[in-house]
Amino acid sequence: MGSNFIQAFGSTHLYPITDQHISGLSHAEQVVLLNNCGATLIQLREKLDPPVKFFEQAESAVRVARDLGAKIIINDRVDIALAVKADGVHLGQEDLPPDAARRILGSEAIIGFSTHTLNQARLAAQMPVDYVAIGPIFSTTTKQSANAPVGLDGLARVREALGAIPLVAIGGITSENIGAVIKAGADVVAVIGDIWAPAKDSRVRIKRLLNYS
Ligand code: TZP
Ligand code: MG
Repeated sequence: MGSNFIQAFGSTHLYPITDQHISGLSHAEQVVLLNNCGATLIQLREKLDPPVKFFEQAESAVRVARDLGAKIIINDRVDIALAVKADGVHLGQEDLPPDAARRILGSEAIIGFSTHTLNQARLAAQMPVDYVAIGPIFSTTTKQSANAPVGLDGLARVREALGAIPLVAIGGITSENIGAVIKAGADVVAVIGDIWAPAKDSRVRIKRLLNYS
């Protein structure tokens, strides 16, 4: 566990997440655009479409990703990850627990787990996960959530508690603050809004996030 996930990013620190409804593009189209810009591991996230539609979209996105040499993680749905032979799954606190997902997907699958507090992150560190995600780091409009932003100090405390376990930061991250987020201890940053928000040039934004300094 662990090393496959970090290795998949090469020298980059961007873990992009698709959003059909913000981007206006299919999941497969987003995978192509992201990979053309240099992203190598991409999460497919679908909160609005029914499973039958997400399954079909995920299947074609995985097919495209295989040709490009990119890895695909499916948000929430272990069944869809298994059915489309994705590289792994990203689970929330209310999804199937990581140990059950591990039994279904096997030892090679990448399994990530979302946490929102230091205590949840400590518990996640005891689970069979390849990475722990913490967020929101900053306020965000992409996800309605009862969880308060953990901030850079909270992120640094989670980093300290997790030791070497790969840590993903999410929520309100942009090309302006990515440097501070990595400095506070994140290995990679997961981003939706700064990539896909309307009136922004996604290619430029993706490249800025991939090449931040
Ligand atoms: N989990 C915590 S914040 C968030 C998720 C899925 C949304 C992050 O999106 P953005 O648009 O990059 O702030
Ligand atoms: Mg979820």
